[in-house]
Amino acid sequence: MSAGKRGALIIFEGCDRSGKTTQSRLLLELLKSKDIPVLPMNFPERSSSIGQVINSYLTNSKDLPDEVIHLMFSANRWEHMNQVRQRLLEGKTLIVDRYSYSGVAYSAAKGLDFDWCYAPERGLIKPDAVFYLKASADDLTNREQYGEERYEKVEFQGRVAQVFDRICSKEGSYWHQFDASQPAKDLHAQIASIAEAILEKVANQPLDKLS
Ligand code: NYM
Ligand code: MG
Repeated sequence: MSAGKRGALIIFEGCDRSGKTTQSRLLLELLKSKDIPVLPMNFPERSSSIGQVINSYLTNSKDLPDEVIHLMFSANRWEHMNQVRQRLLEGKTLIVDRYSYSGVAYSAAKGLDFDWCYAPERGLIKPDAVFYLKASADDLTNREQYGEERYEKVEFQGRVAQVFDRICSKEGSYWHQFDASQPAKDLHAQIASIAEAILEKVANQPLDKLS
């Protein structure tokens, strides 16, 4: 751990096609250009054996009960926690495409109990910041470019958005909501200034857990 400074755990959340992948890439490139140690991650992480089951489920080649796939998504985060902790303590900032909140939002949108959905997430490393890219109602209904994966349907995304809104309103100041319909460049500028302040702020703080 260089000079005792840890990296920050930064999460992007939002519906499918909300621009998370673009924004996480832009932030990654910016931090790299400033010689800040930074790594991208994403959940689900599809390469592990659990990740492969999740991939089969998302691509509709496998069916599983809602509760079972929910716990698989959570287990997929748990199986990476040692790696996440180690990287952060080594001073690397992690920019992560989706985390526990997607787990809760997609499963609760199917009708599973919100608190039941959140329970297996308790104890995971708590993010230092969540950047929530909120798609407008128009955006959600006008989007034609959803893909082929499970969940990529306008009506379902609307329900997912409602759960994200609920989480955002009850989480603390580490949640930052952005209008996802802005030009990517403008959005990036706002995200970058918050991210840089967070890196400074958390460098000497201990890691916390989701509770
Ligand atoms: N997803 C993602 C969940 O349902 N639960 C989770 O815990 C996570 C991390 O996986 N439609 C869903 C949301 C997405 C899908 O993610 C694949 P991505 O980022 O679109 O590849
Ligand atoms: Mg997707």
